Amino acid sequence: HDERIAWWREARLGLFIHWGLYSLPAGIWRGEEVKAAYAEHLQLKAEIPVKEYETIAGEFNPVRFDAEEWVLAAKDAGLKYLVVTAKHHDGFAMYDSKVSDYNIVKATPFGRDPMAELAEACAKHGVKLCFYYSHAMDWHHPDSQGNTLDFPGNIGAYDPVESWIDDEDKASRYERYLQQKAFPQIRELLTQYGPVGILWFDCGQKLTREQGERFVEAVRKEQPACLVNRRVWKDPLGDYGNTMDNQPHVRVSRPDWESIVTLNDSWGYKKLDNNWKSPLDILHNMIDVVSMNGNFLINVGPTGEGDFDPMSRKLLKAIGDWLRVNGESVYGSVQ
Ligand code: FUL
Repeated sequence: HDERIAWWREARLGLFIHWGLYSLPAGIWRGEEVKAAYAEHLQLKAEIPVKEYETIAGEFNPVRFDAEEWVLAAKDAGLKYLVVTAKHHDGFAMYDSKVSDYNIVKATPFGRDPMAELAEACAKHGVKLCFYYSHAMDWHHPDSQGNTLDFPGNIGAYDPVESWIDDEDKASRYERYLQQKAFPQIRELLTQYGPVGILWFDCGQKLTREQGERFVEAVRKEQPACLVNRRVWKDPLGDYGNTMDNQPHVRVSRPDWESIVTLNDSWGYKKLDNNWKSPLDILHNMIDVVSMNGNFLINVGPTGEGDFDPMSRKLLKAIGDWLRVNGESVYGSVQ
């Protein structure tokens, strides 16, 4: 474990990237603002049927996407690793997946594999590539959790494990989703893009412990050096702990922990979210976290066109500028 996590303990700071089909509507559906803090939850919150949500893919053409620019933005801001959404809860793979055609290469006019391009740029500039993968929830797969609109009788988005574990039908259908999609896609991510720093799982509390353990094993089998975060299930699984969303300085009761924050309120790009944190707020949070031996993972939600919005750029620049003057306090004596 110590060997596996050594780079991460040194890294201290990372860039989180939430990017997917939801980045295009950006919190607006049929001309109306969807009342949900997180733009990436659009499908669930606006109750959009799968067939209708799928039509976003036909329009998804982020021609301004430039992997090198993203990686350099992270690097200039002093961020040493990048965690990008390979698949979020909507079930859409942002990479070339053989397991499911519901992916950016097959289903969009863009037709490129951004994960491959990011892997190359990360290797070139010495930034660790890590993948976020929504393993517990998938609103596109008929047997997964979270979509009870298209798939009545499914496990709901907020149902606890206790509500389905003794229901033979739900439990076996859910297991089918894991076998058909989640595990095979994890294997793809760990075999197609070179070394992966972290497989960043989410909402694992919706699984049984045994299922959580199988995800850890699946990662270990393909890439023993790859880290797994606590959200693969809950304590004590995973190599390190995570805070709740946006609770930057609430310490986690694990020696290795990571705080995850947004720059406004949403993780995915949301046009009407102007609740930006100030550079000073971000810096204070970052210093608090690092001084308590935590890692700080800062989120950007790129647009549906593929670029970072001006406010996020500005905030990242402020972090880089501060680190160029005071970086030693983060990477030097602080332990
Ligand atoms: C949450 C997810 O539901 C959000 O969409 C986001 O990905 C955040 C980091 O984790 O649990």
